[in-house]
Amino acid sequence: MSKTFIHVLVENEVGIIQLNRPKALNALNRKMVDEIVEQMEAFDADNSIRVIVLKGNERAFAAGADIEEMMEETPLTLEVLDPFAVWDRLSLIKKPTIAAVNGFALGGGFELALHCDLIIAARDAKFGFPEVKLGVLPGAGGTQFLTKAMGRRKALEWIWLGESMTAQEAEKYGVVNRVVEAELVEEEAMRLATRLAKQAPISLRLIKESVYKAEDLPIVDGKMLERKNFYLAFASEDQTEGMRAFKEKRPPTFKGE
Ligand code: CO8
Repeated sequence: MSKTFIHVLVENEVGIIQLNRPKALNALNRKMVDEIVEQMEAFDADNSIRVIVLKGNERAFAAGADIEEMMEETPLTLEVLDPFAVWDRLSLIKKPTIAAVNGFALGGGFELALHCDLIIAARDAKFGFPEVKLGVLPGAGGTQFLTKAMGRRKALEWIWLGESMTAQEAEKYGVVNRVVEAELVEEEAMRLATRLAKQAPISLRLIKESVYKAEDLPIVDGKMLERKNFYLAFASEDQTEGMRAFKEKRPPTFKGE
């Protein structure tokens, strides 16, 4: 069997993907990105999984795309390979995704975290886009995600300078959700995942779609989509269960149906 670059684990309805190329600080080669995307899709399609957590190891979430693999590329090899096309599939994942970030989240590694819905960061984590120092620029959505998160001026400053921001700065600009001590990152990500795993899966899915559309649609269209999703939720047994449980003064049990 050929070498794999991820570890996969399931705990309490949470699907966990650990990047596993520690000697290269989890630098993302193309095979590794394919494995991550395929596993995310497999979890997304698996009814026993409700939330997906992506994590690295102590030193790095991922220190970017594999520079060695990238350095011989030409415009034509890139055009033919189209290495970023596979990243688009990450934006189609319907279940909640959480990145648990310790150490470096640079370049493509930062973009991988930004493709997740929520980010938990270690106090000493380092986020950045050093691509400018390699004579290129972010290519897997970094300029878009960061600008949406922190606004044009700050995004330009960070990406132009190519410097790392601390977890505290990332939190201040709304780039990460929570900052905790390094040794508590996974625990916090799992705590959040377990809470989400208890919520009604169809509600989570419809909320995710509605919130993401808020970034793209004029408010009048976004409100219409939200309204249709609200109506759609009433097709679920979980809506009946949620409202009945409220009336009966007991906690609901959601099945995702
Ligand atoms: N690619 C390949 N190898 C890497 C990478 C990388 N991005 N990052 C680290 N490594 C390797 C090092 O070469 C080194 O290997 P070796 O032991 O064989 O020499 C090993 O990991 C450990 O790294 P260092 O010795 O450099 O560790 P330090 O603690 O001294 O430094 C740093 C850590 C600061 C993170 C440093 O390794 C560094 O600057 N790395 C490169 C960071 C970078 O420039 N990332 C951006 C890459 S470009 C990019 O991501 C474009 C995005 C495109 C989308 C993705 C498509 C797949």
